Amino acid sequence: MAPTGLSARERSLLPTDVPLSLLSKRGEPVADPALAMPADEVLLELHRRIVIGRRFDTQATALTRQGRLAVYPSSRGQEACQVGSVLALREQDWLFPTYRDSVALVTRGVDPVETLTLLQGSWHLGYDPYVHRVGPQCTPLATNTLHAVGVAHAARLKGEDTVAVVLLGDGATSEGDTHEALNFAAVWKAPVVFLVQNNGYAISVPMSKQNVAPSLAHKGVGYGVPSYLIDGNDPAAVYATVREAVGVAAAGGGPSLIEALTYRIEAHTNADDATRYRESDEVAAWLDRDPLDRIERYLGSRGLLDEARRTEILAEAEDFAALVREGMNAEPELDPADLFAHVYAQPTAALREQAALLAEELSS
Ligand SMILES: Cc1ncc(C[n+]2csc(CCOP(=O)(O)OP(=O)(O)O)c2C)c(N)n1
Ligand SMILES: [Mg+2]
Repeated sequence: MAPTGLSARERSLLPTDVPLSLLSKRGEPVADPALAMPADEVLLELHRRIVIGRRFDTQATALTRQGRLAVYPSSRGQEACQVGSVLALREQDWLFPTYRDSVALVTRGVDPVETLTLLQGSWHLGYDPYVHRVGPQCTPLATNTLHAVGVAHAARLKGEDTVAVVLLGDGATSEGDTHEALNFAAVWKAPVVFLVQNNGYAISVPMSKQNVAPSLAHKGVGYGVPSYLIDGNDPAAVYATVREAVGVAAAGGGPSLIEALTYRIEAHTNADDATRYRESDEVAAWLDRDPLDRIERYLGSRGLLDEARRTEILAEAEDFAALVREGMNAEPELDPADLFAHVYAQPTAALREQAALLAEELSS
């Protein structure tokens, strides 16, 4: 039987056909936006943090070439999502990032050298998650969605005013964990915001090979989670949407799912060759939608960003990069055997065997 029409509840959960935005790719304010433009001081801070984040990112990429970092998954192109969502958090909220989100970490205030410690090859995370309320940068896809729901639900049971924002990729939405997390977040009305950074690829696998839903945002609807489709290269739109979703969650309104359309400009990591699965035209089209360029143009047109302020922020970003270089150039005290030391109280036979194999390889 053909459906007779959507109920009011169904309509309230559905994303819009056109991604929500506040700034066009040329930095012009869009007409009749469905979101409120953030205050000028927020826009200025978004800009400043994107400049610093981008400089951090190019520095980290350079460190992989110098052998100082084992691997680095770049955030370049996705700064609006990472900076916009972090600035929308309150101090008492938690962030659950992935390996892609180093710029989100440094924006939250995690020490940049500590942020990169894991990627240097250390056995441990590098930072204390409790200091800035930032969970581990998860490499196993979508596991952080469950961590976020657990922490948010527990906080609510304890009567704490804490919202968890979890960052995940388009590929991670195909994992069972994401669906379990969405379902129980909805059932428990857990204060969680799921922010999907849809950059079009899971390594070399394009979206078309793993999703045929009208959008990833539509996936929330079946679980009863209100869902939003937004322009993920618009820093103002990301901030406004996440801020709103955090407010709803904090007020007891339950979870939201936000799909932010974006693009990673660099390869998946320094170990990947993106020219094998995407055309340079595609990259050029997304460079034309650059989040930094967009907010810079907008602030410039409003007379809020003059040359003196730009120069000052660029100098601040250079100092930040110098700090990263200095910290990363110090010889790390890494003992490969530590990788096996803290997995179980009593190492398993398989782990002992692997540790012995590595020790043998290193000594030969
Ligand atoms: C459970 C699990 N399966 C497979 C992998 C291998 N893997 C690492 S990154 C990645 C692609 C993830 O794509 P996406 O979620 O879109 O994030 P992006 O890298 O684009 O930010 C895969 C399959 C993994 N890390 N974890
Ligand atoms: Mg992806």
